[in-house]
Amino acid sequence: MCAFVCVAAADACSSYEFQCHNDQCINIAWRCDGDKDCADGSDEDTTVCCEFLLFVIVWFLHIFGFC
Ligand SMILES: [Ca+2]
Repeated sequence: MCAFVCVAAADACSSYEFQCHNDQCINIAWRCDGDKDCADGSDEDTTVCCEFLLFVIVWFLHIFGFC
């Protein structure tokens, strides 16, 4: 699962940006905030927001040495 997160992070956008499905880069803080910041609205997609939650969980597991 951790490897998946690392692969997912290695996209065209920088580490503090989220890549929309249309390859647009937006500030990662704008992801899942209730406003559509991507032209295609993909930053508010249910799947994207679910992955974001997973990323946060894995990040916490990593910080506390579980993976
Ligand atoms: Ca947003």
